[in-house]
Amino acid sequence: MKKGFIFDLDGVITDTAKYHYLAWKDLASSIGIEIDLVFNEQLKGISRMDSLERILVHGGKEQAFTLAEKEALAHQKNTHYVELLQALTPADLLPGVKAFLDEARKNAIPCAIASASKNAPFILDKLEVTDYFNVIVDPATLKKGKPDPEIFLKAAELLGISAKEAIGFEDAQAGLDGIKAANMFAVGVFSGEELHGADLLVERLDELDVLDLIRR
Ligand code: B16
Ligand code: MG
Repeated sequence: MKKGFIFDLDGVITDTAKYHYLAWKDLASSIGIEIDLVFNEQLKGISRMDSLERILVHGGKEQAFTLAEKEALAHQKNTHYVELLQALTPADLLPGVKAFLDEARKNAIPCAIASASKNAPFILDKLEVTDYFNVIVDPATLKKGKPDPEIFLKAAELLGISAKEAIGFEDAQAGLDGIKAANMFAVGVFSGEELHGADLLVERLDELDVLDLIRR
């Protein structure tokens, strides 16, 4: 029997990827780099500084900035991103999420958020779903980002369950690889991009029956 659910945030609970994209596109363009939606797929699940590094490599500018300048660029992107997040409301929950979380609560299955985003607590508040989560892993406490399994193992530890008792939910390949490296059952949330290695693929969370799922 599975005993807990571990959710990615961006792409599973809500679609903040579009806001990340707008903010990164603006920032990149201010330093003479163009990015498009295809490139943006590479940034999903990847931390803020790693995202900036990938953008700089993409633009051939990986040596152009000092660490302090890169930190300033990442800060500038985040300020814009947080401005865009102000518009979030509970209507921005992805379809089926609320129903699934209600089912989990009804069946007393504890839930965790394993998001690379330092803005996760703010986003969950805007969506009015903070109370559904027993644990929100703080990515600042981790040594490695996805696809390393660390964030998922930390979430299981904080939920007080083993990896084998956890089910992870991810929309991005990096995150899915992290769940599998943690030896957990992986639900892939498919949004149009190919996902490899999921134990189960769904388009919306309410395709899943909580009681069936925990028996896997
Ligand atoms: P922040 P997830 C990730 O969220 C995003 O997919 C990724 O694009 C972003 O760079 C990362 O969070 C860090 O976000 O800049 O807000 O700290 O998919 O892990 O929920
Ligand atoms: Mg994601």
